[in-house]
Amino acid sequence: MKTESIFESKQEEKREVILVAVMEKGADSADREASFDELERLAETAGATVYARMVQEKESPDPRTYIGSGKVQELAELCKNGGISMVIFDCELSPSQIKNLENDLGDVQVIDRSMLILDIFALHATSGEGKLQVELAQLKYTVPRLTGHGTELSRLGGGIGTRGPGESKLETDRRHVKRRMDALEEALEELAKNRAVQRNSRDRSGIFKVAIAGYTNAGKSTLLNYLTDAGILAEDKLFATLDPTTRKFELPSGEEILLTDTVGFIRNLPHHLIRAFRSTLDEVCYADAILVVVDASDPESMAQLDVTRSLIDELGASDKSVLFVYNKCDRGFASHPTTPTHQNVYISAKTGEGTEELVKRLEELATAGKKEYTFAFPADKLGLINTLYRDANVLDTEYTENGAIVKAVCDSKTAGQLARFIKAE
Ligand SMILES: Nc1nc2c(ncn2[C@@H]2O[C@H](COP(=O)(O)OP(=O)(O)OP(=O)(O)O)[C@@H](O)[C@H]2O)c(=O)[nH]1
Ligand SMILES: [Mg+2]
Repeated sequence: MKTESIFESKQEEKREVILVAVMEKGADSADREASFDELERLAETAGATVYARMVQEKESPDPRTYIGSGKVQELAELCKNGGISMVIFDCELSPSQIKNLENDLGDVQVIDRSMLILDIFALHATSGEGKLQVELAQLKYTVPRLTGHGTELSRLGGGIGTRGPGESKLETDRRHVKRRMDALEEALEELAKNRAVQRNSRDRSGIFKVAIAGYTNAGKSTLLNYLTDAGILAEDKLFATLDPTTRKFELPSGEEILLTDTVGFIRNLPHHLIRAFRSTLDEVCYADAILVVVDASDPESMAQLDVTRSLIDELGASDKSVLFVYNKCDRGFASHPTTPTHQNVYISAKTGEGTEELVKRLEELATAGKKEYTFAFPADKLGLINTLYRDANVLDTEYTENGAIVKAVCDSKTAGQLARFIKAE
């Protein structure tokens, strides 16, 4: 798998690109700008610099070339004058639209937002599973688009949107691609099974699991690093994290919980990408609670929060306990939080400000539904104390002539399993 930036490896300087979008007549131009800003950040993360932005106001996109034919000509001129060899569309283009655009524009490569995101994913995937997921998604989405005008698949490697399945893996034979896709699907299924086994053993341990979710660049990794010294790469780039990382965290009560950093969300996250990353995104579904991290200093924070909440719904995780973590408070608030006050926490993962309150709230979440019990184990059942050490928070153990008296905080499931040893008050 190639991981170098194709822009930088091809040329000394970063590759310049033009961004193109269609705006519905009467649509909010501030939304358009925000979406363009985000596309620009995505392009920069992939290693490009933006030469120009072009918008067309239109009732609906042109089925042949997405933008109208006059606009295609204007774009061709702009590319020619600026020596630009790549155009990125802020939408999803069909393979035939890409083919038509490339034909009309001449020697210019056309890619869409999904291909750009996949390119960044390929650049940032580090785990075996992450790399396989990206490669499969690229074979399904990017390859049909790159072969638009009958070009050989080996054309891959010629530009952005092509990191991942390297040329060696992509012979000109489509059947080879099909075989590779089958093999990848099989390998991913196997990995998903392993993940489920790991998850089951975590579940049996009764340990409270918290997923850190939120819009990309909100500060999820910085927060996990602050709390646990996880040492995850956290940087001012979109999709810095692709693979989930789980760390133990000890609450002030002594109880240990698990915190998992996850891949960030973004608006218009393509469905095929959600499907491709379902197994990693499942970390959110299997958590007991979700910390939804929001970059409070971003003027777009509330729109970003809406995106995050609807993706959490889509993953089927909307029934979880949620805390909204308004991060980057050291920079000040850019807009007023719209979530219920009692579910909000305000922090700076950078300075640590507010994290004590966050930990307190995590403790409340972890102990909700848990109670302190006193167990009396007879001498021949002392082995069961291990169950409590594994599944509960043991506060005190006193050995007596007849066995042991153990005080522990545990959930109703564990208490139910050991119900006959619970000492009446
Ligand atoms: N000023 C300030 N910057 C922060 C804070 N938290 C995170 N950052 C910065 O925000 C940028 C993104 O942080 P990350 O932790 O990588 O964000 P993330 O949510 O993990 O992002 P992805 O993995 O890309 O989805 C980094 O440059 C951090 O240094 C904060 O509380 N205050
Ligand atoms: Mg991250």
